Amino acid sequence: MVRHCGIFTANRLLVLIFIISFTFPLPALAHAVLVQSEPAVDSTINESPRQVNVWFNENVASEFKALAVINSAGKRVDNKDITQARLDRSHIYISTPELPPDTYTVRYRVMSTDTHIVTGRFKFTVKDTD
Ligand SMILES: [Cu+2]
Repeated sequence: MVRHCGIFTANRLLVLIFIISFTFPLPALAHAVLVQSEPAVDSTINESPRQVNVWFNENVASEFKALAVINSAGKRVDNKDITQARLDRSHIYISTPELPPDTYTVRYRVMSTDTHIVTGRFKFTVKDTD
């Protein structure tokens, strides 16, 4: 395998890199990924949150961002005041009114640094404490 002709080795290296780049593509490289939320993904909480926060693994664009909190009947219940934290641009949040016990779906959409749009959803439950 070891050859002492520099050009030949360089060519083989390029071919190898070419093959590897197709064999092991790197999808989702530089795509924003949800890394944390409040309420946490699939969590059950005893009281209504005041806002829903999501954090991504990278800063997301100020454009195209969306966040919605939807109740089990499919109705949007947040205050439609999506905000991106000024000092941590990986953090976006939206306020909610007092949420009655129910299971809620949070839907999000952000633009990654590579300009691709990422969407996702998760649920949390506000427990009936009575
Ligand atoms: Cu991309």
